[in-house]
Amino acid sequence: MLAPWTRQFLELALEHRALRFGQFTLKSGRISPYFFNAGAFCDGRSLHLLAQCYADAIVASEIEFDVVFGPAYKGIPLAATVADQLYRSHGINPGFAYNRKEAKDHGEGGLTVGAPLRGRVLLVDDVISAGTAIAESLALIRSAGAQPVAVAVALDRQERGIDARSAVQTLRDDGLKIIHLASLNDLVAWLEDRDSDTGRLGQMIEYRRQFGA
Ligand code: OMP
Repeated sequence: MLAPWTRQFLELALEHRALRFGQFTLKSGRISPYFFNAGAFCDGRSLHLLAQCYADAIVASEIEFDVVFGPAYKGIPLAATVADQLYRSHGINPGFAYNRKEAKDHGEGGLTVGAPLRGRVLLVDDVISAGTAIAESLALIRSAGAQPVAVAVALDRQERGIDARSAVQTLRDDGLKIIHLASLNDLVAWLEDRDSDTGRLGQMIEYRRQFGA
């Protein structure tokens, strides 16, 4: 049984072509039969609905946090709209912060913008594959003296990380809570329910066999 936000997210992603099928080379070098591009949520409605999915999933997880952090670049609009939605729909008012890719040496200066990075931090990002990008963001949060407690991503591709464990399992073993709107297993189950393209489904299952954890 898929969570309501999982269905809403997958339908929205397909509608906006944020989820595409074909042949894609990933950051890890793996060749994938599907790709998720969060940049395709590029109008007010889709950003709003996406943020609603994140906020509902985050609230359902019952995690407690002080600051929502969005890593540059794609995490920034996600974290901003999620913080907004947490307030509007759930009355939760966390701090909101994000980083710059390059440190600024004038004006207010520094590598991070927004709320001070202190206390318990929820990292909001688009997707996790091998886990490299999330690991970098967690290091940044820790080096600022804050404590990452949870990671919320739209898509957990459920791939192996640097060892035999999944990237997400490695994070869990570090004590982090992981929230996703959909996982690869959810995506496959959802496609099985609605998709007549068995070739595409077969490629997804084969990819999962090869790189899944
Ligand atoms: P890892 O660092 O391997 O976890 O990959 C995560 C990053 O890969 C994301 O932040 C994206 O830049 C990119 N990516 C996607 O955006 N969508 C995908 O479906 C897959 C990837 C990827 O390259 O693995």
